[in-house]
Amino acid sequence: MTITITAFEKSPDGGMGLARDTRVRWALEEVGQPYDVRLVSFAGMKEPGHLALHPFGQIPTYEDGNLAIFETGAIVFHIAEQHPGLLLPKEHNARARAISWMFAALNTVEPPILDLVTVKIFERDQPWAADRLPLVADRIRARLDKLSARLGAAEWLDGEFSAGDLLMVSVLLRLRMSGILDEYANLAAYVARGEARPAYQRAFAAQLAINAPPTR
Ligand SMILES: N[C@@H](CCC(=O)N[C@@H](CS)C(=O)NCC(=O)O)C(=O)O
Repeated sequence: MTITITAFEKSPDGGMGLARDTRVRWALEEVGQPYDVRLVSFAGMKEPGHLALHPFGQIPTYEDGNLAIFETGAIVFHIAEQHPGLLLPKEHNARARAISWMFAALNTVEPPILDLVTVKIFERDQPWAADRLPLVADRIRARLDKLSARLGAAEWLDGEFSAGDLLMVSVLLRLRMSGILDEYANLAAYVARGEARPAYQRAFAAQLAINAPPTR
């Protein structure tokens, strides 16, 4: 049975890796699992067929036989569970710690980063946007100060590369354009290490290929 994920037919960032199917592609590439991609338009995501797969009408989704799931955290976790020892350590306590980092990426680090996107793009015409921006940026820094201190000079967050790193790097990538990531040399290097992984490179290239203008 072939695994099928969904992705944007036309990604707002032009396929530069910010759409969340990148995380799922990356996880599948890390474990060496081939997959198909079904592209969906913004309108198509809100239609009943897609809503049956994703209650909030978003991408990505993941289908394998009679299993259909959504939410990148759940999808990456499922992929990791299907391939023991590759994205989550086999040792019980190390596995639990890696899962903590998965939740930390999505629940603790990602929310203020998404707020920055919201204020810069969706709320930019609001009269209070200029006042809100530095507050949101400082909330991000409060998280990155602690993350940077914990990572220190280590390569990954807890021993070997794990699904926790995969999600954390994916979340931090969204910050690059803001310049905030570069305020933390060890975090910038951590993200660069994630991006340098062959599995990430394959995931990125596959997403870009969909969005890149045809060359002639
Ligand atoms: N928490 C969800 C977020 C999914 C999400 O925000 N997907 C975006 C693309 S990266 C989307 O589909 N946006 C279009 C929309 O919400 O209409 C996850 O991690 O899967």
